[in-house]
Amino acid sequence: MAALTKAPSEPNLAALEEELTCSICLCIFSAPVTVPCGHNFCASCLELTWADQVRDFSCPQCRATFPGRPQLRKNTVLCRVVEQLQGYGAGDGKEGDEREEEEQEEAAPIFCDSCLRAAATQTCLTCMASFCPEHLRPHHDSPAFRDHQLCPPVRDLQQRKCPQHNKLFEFFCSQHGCCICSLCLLSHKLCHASPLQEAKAKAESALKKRLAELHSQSERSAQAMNSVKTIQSQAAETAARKRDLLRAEFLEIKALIEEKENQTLKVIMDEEKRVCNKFDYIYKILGGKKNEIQSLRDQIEMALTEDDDVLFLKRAAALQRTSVREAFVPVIEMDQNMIHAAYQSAINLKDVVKLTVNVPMEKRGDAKPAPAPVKMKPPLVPSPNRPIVRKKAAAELHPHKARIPHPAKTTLLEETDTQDKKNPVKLAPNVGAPNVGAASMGAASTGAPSAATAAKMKELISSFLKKTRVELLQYAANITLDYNTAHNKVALSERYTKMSVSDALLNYNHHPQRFTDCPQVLGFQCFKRGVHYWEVELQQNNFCGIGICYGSMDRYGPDSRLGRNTSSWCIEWFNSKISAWHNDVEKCLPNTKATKIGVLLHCDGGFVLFLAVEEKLNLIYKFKAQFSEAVHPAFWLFSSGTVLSLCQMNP
Ligand SMILES: *[C@@H]1O[C@H](CO)[C@@H](O)[C@H](O)[C@H]1NC(C)=O
Ligand SMILES: *[C@@H]1O[C@H](CO)[C@@H](O)[C@H](O)[C@H]1NC(C)=O
Ligand SMILES: CC(=O)N[C@H]1CO[C@H](CO)[C@@H](O)[C@@H]1O
Repeated sequence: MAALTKAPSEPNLAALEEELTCSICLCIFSAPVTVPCGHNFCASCLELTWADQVRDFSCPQCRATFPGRPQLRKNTVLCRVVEQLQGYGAGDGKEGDEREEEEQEEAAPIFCDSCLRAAATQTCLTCMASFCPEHLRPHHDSPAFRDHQLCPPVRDLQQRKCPQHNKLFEFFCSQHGCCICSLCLLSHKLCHASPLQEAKAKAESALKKRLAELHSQSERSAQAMNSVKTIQSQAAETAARKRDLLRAEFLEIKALIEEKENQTLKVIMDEEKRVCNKFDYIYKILGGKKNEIQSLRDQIEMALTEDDDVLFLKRAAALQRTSVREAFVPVIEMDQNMIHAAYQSAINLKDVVKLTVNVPMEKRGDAKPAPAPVKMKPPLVPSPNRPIVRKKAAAELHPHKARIPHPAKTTLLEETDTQDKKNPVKLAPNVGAPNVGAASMGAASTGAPSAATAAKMKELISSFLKKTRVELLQYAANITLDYNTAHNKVALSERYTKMSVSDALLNYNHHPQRFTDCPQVLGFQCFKRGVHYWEVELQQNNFCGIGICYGSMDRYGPDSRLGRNTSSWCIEWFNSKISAWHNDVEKCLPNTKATKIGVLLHCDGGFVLFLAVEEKLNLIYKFKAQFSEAVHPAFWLFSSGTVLSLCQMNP
């Protein structure tokens, strides 16, 4: 804090002072040191700035970074310059702000407290008053004033005086944070009071230290701001990269679909071409025939103009022998089966895409790593060597054959469902209309059952919901699986009580009851009357379904999937979500950890309950439906690793 002099002979000192100012404390250097980038700082300021740094030492001025903590050398030249500057300033003996005050004094002189007119030349610290030479005289002349302390005139004497003792402040009490006079010292006996100059030096160095601390603090915030910006731009980069990758994936998906589209369109175009070529050929043949006929007509007409009898008869005889066969147009048709197959494969692809796209995002996020959906074969895409659609096409061509009769060997525990077909009028299909999501038990959507019937049904259902497992076991049924219905990917074992997904296609022989599109299998038993209960054990239930269906449910096409038509009801595990399905309507259900599922079918009551078999039975879902046909236990197995077992029931 060397003062600058107002000496007019040194006009460049101000500029020099600026050069000699430490950029940390903004004061003239004290013991300046130089860092490798060439900037200078007070040694103590730099020490404070770097105090809590372990690595990444940087220049506080230009931010140049140094690998380790640089060795600091005292800048001796600078030291000497500073000393000289301070020496120069010291001659003046006044602080910079005092100098300013002095300059103000020149503008507004301090007046004599006695005459209040003349400018004061001295202040008496004993009288606490300033005097002009005239009124100061007694102080010089009279021995009474001998001990009075005189000093150059002091401005604002009132503010520098202790209001209590009317004496100049001389000390600073750090406890009370105030200036005190020598008489106040008595009441501040226990405080730490120090002379003003000393207290000022102390406060100054404390503020300098604080300044250095703030400097490194702001340095740290600047660093934090930089790193936030860096991380932000990294995140933006990552997002942009991921977007590009995603775009590429979707381009590939679109190309795959477009390729499929092209292939399928080509099938139709090829077929059209084949048929057109045939038509062209036949047209050509017919044209030849027409010419042949025309030439025969010409010959006959020519012959008729012949006058010579002998010649005429000879020609006539030859012409009568000549015959032209009637034009024949063979039947030429496009191969309906092939066209249907192409169309069906497009529909199947659409269904697979829909199925995949419609799985909610957050559910897919939950997926455990094991069953990556990529590994799975889509359930509906026909494999090229399986003539799925040909059959459907055949059924469409011969509608009377479409409903393949139920196989005679199906065990019917109650009544045969073939009876239904004999008297279908009785079945009142509307009553059996779907009553999906009938969580509220009285909900009768058809309006057919009266309120009393509804109440009775509600009571019946709740009576079953109250039953314990042991009580339900009286309705137990042992179920075996029907080999003839098993899809080519569903392997059966343990005497047809266990089913799993096979990695390779199994070469099951063709059977009209076999599922061709969906990996499903039906129970051999079917139920038309009575109450029946069976249990299924799940292993790896990532993608599987347990349900019931009519024997007449489709075996091919998208309608053959359990729960996606009017003929079946099921609970489906689809990754981490569980849903109830009927008539293509989904009802999401809360998750259950149960690995054993009980199915209670009440044919006459018209409901089926799906129960989680745990310490006690917990209802998963109930469907109400007036069954119009006998129903089979039915199963859908999709992800590899899925194993379902039918439990042996011991009542
Ligand atoms: C599909 O056919 C169109 C028109 O013939 C062609 O431009 C396109 O490249 C084909 N796409 C694929 C994936 O083969
Ligand atoms: C199911 O099979 C087991 C073993 O063969 C038998 O003990 C049990 O009685 C059967 N249950 C029913 C309901 O037929
Ligand atoms: C065989 C069968 O029941 N098919 C039906 C499946 O369900 C859909 C509607 O969900 C009907 O359109 C089908 O006729």
